[in-house]
Amino acid sequence: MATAVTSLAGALREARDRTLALVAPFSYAELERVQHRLMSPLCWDLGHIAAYEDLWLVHRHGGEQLLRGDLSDLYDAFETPRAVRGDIPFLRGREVFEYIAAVRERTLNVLERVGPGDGTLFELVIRHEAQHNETMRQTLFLAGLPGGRPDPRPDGGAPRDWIEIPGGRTEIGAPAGGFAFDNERPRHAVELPAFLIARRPVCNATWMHFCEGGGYERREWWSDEGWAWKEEYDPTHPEGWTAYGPNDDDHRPVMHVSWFEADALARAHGARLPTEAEWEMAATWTHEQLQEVGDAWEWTSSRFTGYPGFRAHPYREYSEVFFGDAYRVLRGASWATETRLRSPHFRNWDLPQRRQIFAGVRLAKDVS
Ligand code: AVJ
Ligand code: FE
Repeated sequence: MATAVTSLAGALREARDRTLALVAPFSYAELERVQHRLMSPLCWDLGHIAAYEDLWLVHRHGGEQLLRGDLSDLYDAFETPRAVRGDIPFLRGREVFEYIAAVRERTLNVLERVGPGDGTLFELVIRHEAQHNETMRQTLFLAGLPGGRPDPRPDGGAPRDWIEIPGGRTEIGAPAGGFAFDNERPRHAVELPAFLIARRPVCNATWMHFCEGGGYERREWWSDEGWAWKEEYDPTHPEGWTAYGPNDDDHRPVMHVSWFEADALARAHGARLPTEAEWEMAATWTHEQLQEVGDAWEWTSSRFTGYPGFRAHPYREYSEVFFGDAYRVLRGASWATETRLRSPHFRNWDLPQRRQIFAGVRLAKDVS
């Protein structure tokens, strides 16, 4: 147990170091500002990270009272949707930094006094902070602030060809034992027909070609819902591009496209999005390796639902309240995703019109 305590304390510290490094360049005023209508002010994320930690580790695990019970509604993502977070009296300036530090001290005391339990709640809290780091980078991207874009990188040069995955029975989901989010379990069998999947995700240059080829004008490439979205918001290229094209290497996976755009691009190529089961089978395939997994999230055609036998853990609001037809699943990870969160079983989700995620597309096709 002594080693578990040390390694969890170390992981908590590393997560916090990353959070603090992310906000270090900004003034209190910059942290308080609503940078984009879809996103919370960065100092809301800071307070929320600490409130979540205080709730799960100090209160639920340690049995102590909340440090600031008066703040719990305002840091509850469901009580307080992002759209109104700019107006509420969350902690600002020095106060929020004092709050996150005070909670952390309580957490470390609980870890010493009570121990880690089976480690699940600590793991949840560490990963929650890392997930919010990615959310905060999305905010920085939308605001054009440092920390919102990946560094340039040379092309690895892998071919842009198709990998054929033979059909059959496979298993998807996180195996029992060890940490996984509730929506990744139970692991279960699925039966898939053979399919083709692109070795590499669609790159910026290919997306540029789509734009130049009338991608945003040709009705036949769009779903009804996608076209209605396009007509309303009039996008002509991915979020974050300039009039001249991507603000990123041509060969890198395209990012900041909605599910609707990803779906249209796929149709323009006579292809489709993979299902999440296909994606997981391909990503864990041992004969050939998908390239650039984890550079940009990859939209799938799948709706976010519970696997057969799903059980909410430790709370319904992590996953279950999002199940249904509205949300689409994204797989993989992005350049902004912390190593600890990376897994071929991880399921991310968002609405089909959203473009703030570091998300692109890897094409799939039926074997004809
Ligand atoms: C898994 C990224 C969709 O940001 O809404 C953060 C993660 N859950 N706080 C989200 C999460 C609660 C979640 N995603
Ligand atoms: Fe959260």
